[in-house]
Amino acid sequence: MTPASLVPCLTACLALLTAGVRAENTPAQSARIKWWTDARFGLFIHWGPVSLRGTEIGWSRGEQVPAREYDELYRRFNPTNFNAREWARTAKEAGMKYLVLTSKHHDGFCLWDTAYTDYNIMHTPFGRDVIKELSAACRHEGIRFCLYHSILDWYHPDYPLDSPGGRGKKPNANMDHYNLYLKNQLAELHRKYGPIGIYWFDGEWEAPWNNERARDLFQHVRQLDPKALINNRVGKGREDMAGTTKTGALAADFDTPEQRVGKFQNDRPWESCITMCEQWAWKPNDKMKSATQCLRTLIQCAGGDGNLLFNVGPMPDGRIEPRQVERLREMGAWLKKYGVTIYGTRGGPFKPGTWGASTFNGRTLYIHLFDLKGGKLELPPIKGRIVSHKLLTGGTATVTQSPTGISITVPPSNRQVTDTILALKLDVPVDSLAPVEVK
Ligand code: FHN
Repeated sequence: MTPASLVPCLTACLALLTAGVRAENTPAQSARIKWWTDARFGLFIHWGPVSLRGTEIGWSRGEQVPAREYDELYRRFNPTNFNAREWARTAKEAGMKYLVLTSKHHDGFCLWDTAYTDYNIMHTPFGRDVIKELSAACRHEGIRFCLYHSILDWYHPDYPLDSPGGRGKKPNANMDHYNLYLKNQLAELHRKYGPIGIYWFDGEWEAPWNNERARDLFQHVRQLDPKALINNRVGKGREDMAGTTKTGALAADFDTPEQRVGKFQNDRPWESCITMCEQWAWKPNDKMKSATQCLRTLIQCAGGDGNLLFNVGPMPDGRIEPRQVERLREMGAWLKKYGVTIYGTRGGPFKPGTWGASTFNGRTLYIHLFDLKGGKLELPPIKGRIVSHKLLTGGTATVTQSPTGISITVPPSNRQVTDTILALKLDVPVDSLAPVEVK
């Protein structure tokens, strides 16, 4: 073979070698992730016996709650008001397309009927398989059922580190045995409740977890279900709460900014995970975000070309707090009217900011105006002509385009509290335009 003819072969080999590192833009990857990038919005649920104490799941073990006491909470966990259909309907009515439940958090408690430990929901007074019921309810409501699964496990005797917060050490741990437990439970979850839309890993940051185990787990899940999505927390390359992936690290399918709107990034999928209140698990009288804050968070994620995984923590009786259900309903009502500007769109070209955000689909560009200082916004010039415009939220706006930019004016009577949406029809596909900051 001549050197030139070697190139395609080398390229293919390189693609195979890096395939496990970054999910490349292959047709298989695009097909795998399209439902998710179109969905834009999911419900995150952190729940377990710790809700009886109203402290943070996992982290309060050995801190506010002595570990021995924390580990006995399950013996009185009896959420008799748990109604899987209600949870799934709440997600659906919120306009959410997928639901991610903590199957096992850092405290090791399992919300399903697992054969691999008795520290599970079937050994509580409640005695019902939450994951079985919720996975069935999600399928009935057309919501993708997904699982959060903690790699670290401060309860399991074979995982070397312990509470508080991983600062403890277990005397007779065996990480190889624990790794097998981890893989066996994931295979069990797939076998009993699959297909699982997303394996949302977490707890990858501690020393016992390494790149070799990460790649093995990534391949294990890919073999369980090639269609399932895997986040970048399976690996060791997450840039802390920014959630992006260090170059060369195992990146899997998407990045995971946490408790913030991710930075504009349209060359790799990402999803911000953010709490509606302040704590991931339920806390009495926790501070809750306003409807405007919740909706603007979603709009800015979509404007950055990302998803929002929005978290609630159900109460110890099995209900999602009524005020949180109401907040989700408010988001759903907005999405019923303006979801076309979020679902199936891409972010940009005007990068999000305090001014608002932009999303697009085909030749239609949606400008989401948050706070119009003086009723006017100046946007940078674009290489496309505005053919027409319409104020989707009602009333009229004045739009003038020149080589120096786009000027938008909206009279006070037509400005909305949360989001004033202007649809611009262009003479070019919007994805042909370069992303640009708004000063
Ligand atoms: O420690 C966890 C935390 O409890 C929560 O589950 C978040 C949500 O992604 N993840 C970890 C903190 O980064």
